[in-house]
Amino acid sequence: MSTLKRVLVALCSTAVVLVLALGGGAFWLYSGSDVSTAGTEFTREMAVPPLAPSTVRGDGTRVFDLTMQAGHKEFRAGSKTPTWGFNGDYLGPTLRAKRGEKVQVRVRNTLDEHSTVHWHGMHLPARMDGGPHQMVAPGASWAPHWTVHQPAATLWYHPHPHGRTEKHVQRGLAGMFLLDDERSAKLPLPKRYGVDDLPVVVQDVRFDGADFDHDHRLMANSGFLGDRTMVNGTLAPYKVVQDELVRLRLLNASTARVYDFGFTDGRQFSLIGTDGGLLEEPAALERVQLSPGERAEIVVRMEPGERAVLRSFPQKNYGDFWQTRFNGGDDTFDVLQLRAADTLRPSPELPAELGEPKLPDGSDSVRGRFFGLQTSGINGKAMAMDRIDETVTRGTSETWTVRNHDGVPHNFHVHDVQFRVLEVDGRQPPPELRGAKDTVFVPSGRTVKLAMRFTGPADPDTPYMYHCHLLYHEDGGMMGQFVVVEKGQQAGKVRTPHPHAGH
Ligand SMILES: [Cu+2]
Repeated sequence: MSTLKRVLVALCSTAVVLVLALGGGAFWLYSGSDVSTAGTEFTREMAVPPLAPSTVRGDGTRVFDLTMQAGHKEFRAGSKTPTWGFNGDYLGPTLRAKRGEKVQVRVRNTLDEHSTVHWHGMHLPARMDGGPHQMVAPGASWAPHWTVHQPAATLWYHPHPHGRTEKHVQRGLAGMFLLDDERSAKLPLPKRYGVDDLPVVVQDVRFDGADFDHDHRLMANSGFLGDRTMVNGTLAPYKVVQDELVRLRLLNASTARVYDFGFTDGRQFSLIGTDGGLLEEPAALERVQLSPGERAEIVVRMEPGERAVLRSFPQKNYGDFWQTRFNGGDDTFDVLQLRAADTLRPSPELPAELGEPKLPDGSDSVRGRFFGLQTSGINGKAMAMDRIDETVTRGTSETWTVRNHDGVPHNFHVHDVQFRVLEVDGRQPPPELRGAKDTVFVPSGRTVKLAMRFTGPADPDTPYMYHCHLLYHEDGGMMGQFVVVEKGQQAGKVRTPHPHAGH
């Protein structure tokens, strides 16, 4: 063999080995990147978060107490996982109040870190919102108060410290905040909490020994993705039900995971509510997709003695092949098993008419704004605590157009308001996006048009947030700030939070 030939053969063999190694590595990465818990054996009874006790003061204010605390929880027998919770080791109690009621929540932070508590979906003054400007120092308390001025809905609460939200929620700081109103009280809907009206707080987790493993998966740029799910902090949960109709209040409290919920037998269910409350009428669906922060209220019909499994199916609209595979779009989770008793109490038929969302329809919008989503920031800007990005006028409606021109899945959450989704890529939105929303999934390449009304109160110095609710993105700067001002008023100057804020 000539020297040249030998060199060529050596080069070729090296190339072949390299290609094989790279190909094998890629295959290993690819095939290891989809997760399925289909066929789960459901072995633990689903926990139901307790209803938070409250007292009513002389002036009618309903007062709750929430203590942020560190603890341990035995998710699996014999393994004590370090956790955070409200009034307990993990998650928090369900707060419940009525439309028109004055509420106050006395928040006490006994953690060794600053945090906040944000009332997700609540219409309230900016100073009470619990965003990154209302920090509560270790050992300090904060007692926001407001009047409930919105319809019955499934809202929730969680920390919102800038740059730390993912960590605080992952450790267990989250809970539901249910609102009732006169109309919802009269409707013949399943409404016995923990019996035929179930809170379903869904989170994905991964364990490393006894500890949570919060590392991000290789190649995943949407944030943390777990390899199994919990409901209300229970792994492999089942719930025995004794009524023909069961209402599930689904909350995606995961930090980056998107779910496409349905039942393994393909049965239809009735969607009765979205983020901000009841739909005008029930919608028969087989699937409902929820990105982080979104809620859906569904009612499912049970047959005596049967078992029904709520599953999250692979996503259909998750962007390209790469995004779908590496950001969890291909994953399947068996989330919750409902076990029907052998005899079921009859439930009244669902009413044909439910709520009156009264959402703006865009016709009275006084201005439009555009929000371009990229992981690096919104409209090319990363979050700055002392910069007000948008100023809106109290009492007016606006149309916000939100476009994801990134390759990565995002969503969009606006504080203080419930909006109507006018269009998804220029078309009428699907049923699950036709009710009141405060968070909407915006996968790669999608454009959504939202109509919202800002009813105040005005506060030119204290901003509300709009942001991606994939918490890794939010923490990294995918957030902006808006203030609500009186007509003709200018945005003020943000008082950056004092590190020892709280009173
Ligand atoms: Cu995002």
